[in-house]
Amino acid sequence: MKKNSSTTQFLFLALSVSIGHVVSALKGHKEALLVIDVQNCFLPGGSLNVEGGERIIPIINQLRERFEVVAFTRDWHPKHHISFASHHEGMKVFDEITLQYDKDGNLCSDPSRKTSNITEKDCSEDEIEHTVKQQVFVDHCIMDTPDSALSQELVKQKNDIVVNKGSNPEVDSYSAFFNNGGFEKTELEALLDEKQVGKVYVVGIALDFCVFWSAKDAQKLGYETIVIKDATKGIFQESMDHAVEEMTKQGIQILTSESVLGSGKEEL
Ligand code: VGL
Ligand code: ZN
Repeated sequence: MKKNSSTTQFLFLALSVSIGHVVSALKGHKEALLVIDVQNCFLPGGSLNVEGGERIIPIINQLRERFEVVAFTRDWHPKHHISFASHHEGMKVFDEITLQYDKDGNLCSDPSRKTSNITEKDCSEDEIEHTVKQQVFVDHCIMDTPDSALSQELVKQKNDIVVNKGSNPEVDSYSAFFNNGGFEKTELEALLDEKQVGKVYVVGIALDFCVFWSAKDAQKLGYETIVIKDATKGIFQESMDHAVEEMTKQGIQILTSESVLGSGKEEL
């Protein structure tokens, strides 16, 4: 039988909705607070200071008391990392580059881009599997340095989850779950699943980068996802507005800490 396109669209929609339901039904019943990149590097005196970042810390400390599961992420780069402007000839901070990878996640060289200190491979056209847009930054959050440590002001407990990301020199990871090409996973999903988490509240830095990508991936993975906006700080107003719009479109709820804290301990 020949179907018209609206029938096909309806079937596709019905199928995606039911897959979504199956995925979330597989997730647990607990709620987690996901604290993205509240590290010295993104705070005053840090290598990539995000203005006002320190002001969200007391809110995060208050929020965490409501959660059984708390996970912190750390942007955790090696000394030489693809996201550093200093490794790309002629590039300024916040410029955008395009990166390509083969099926095994090897970075492909590109004659239009002069990159130093990072391993690249010559790929033929049909070897290219992933194309990724990447912004470049000052050198930041170098692993195992005081700059990359979680803020001392954060309340931490021994059962808290800590996950590192962005440690592969050839590929960045804005998201706490996957790298920017979507071809490597952190251990975060497995750790949340182990604790039967089904709903995540995302806070931290930066709203328009790592908070945005982490929240989108959380939602895609089947967690009910909420961003507590006044417990985040972003870099650019325009990209923050875009992030909030995109997240809302995707069904991610944007709440205030007041509404979350005011909702009563029993409910969380
Ligand atoms: C981040 C830029 C570069 C973030 C990390 O944590 O949002 N932003 N690396
Ligand atoms: Zn980074």
